[in-house]
Amino acid sequence: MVEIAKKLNLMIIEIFVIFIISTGVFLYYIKQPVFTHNYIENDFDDDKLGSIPSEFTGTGRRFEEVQVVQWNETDNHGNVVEIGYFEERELFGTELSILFEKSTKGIVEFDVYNKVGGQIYIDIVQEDFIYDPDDDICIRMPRANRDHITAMDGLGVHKNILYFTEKIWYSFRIQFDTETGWDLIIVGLGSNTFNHFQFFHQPEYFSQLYWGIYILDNVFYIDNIRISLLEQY
Ligand SMILES: [Ca+2]
Ligand SMILES: [Ca+2]
Repeated sequence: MVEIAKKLNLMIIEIFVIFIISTGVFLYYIKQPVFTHNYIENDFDDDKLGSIPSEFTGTGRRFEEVQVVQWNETDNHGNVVEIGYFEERELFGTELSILFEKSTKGIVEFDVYNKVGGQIYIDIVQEDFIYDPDDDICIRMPRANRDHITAMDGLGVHKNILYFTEKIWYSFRIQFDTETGWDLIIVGLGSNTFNHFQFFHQPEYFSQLYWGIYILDNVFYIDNIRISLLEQY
């Protein structure tokens, strides 16, 4: 009898712990700012220098070395966001996300400038409680050990998209439809259009634009983010 009572007690404690953890995870997620409009636009020109833009969050991402800076080159960028990884940490790298409402169709646009040339991860993903990159939109600029910007095709392998040059602004336009696939237009030093990329695994929805760098002393800049949600999940 004592043994059974002990087991029962343990079970109750386990259920209680699982309940507390799942409630915590749930509350963490609902606390994150999520764009609730169908259109998001930010050129960062009105953001305070040195600040982290308020819509940059991510789900427990590491983004200490992110700040709005003034672009000094002679072009029309004004303020941009600098994303660096300068200080080595145990959980290495810098990564962040912009969350939006779960959508099955949408258009994601942005400009990106890679200053050092190390690999930048640019992904459009779900909430990923269980990480599954096979149903994500994955772009690398450039992909490690290649001299190209790449994107993952329907077989789960990266295809060369456009020859990569550092210290150049590139503009991306990605149109996704979870039913049919995604299209990409990229303009930089040269341009290219890719229609009908298939998903390796069909995604249910997308809800995050994700950025990451993992090589020390790398830095990149982003500007002119526009996200149009055409059909919600
Ligand atoms: Ca700007
Ligand atoms: Ca995924």
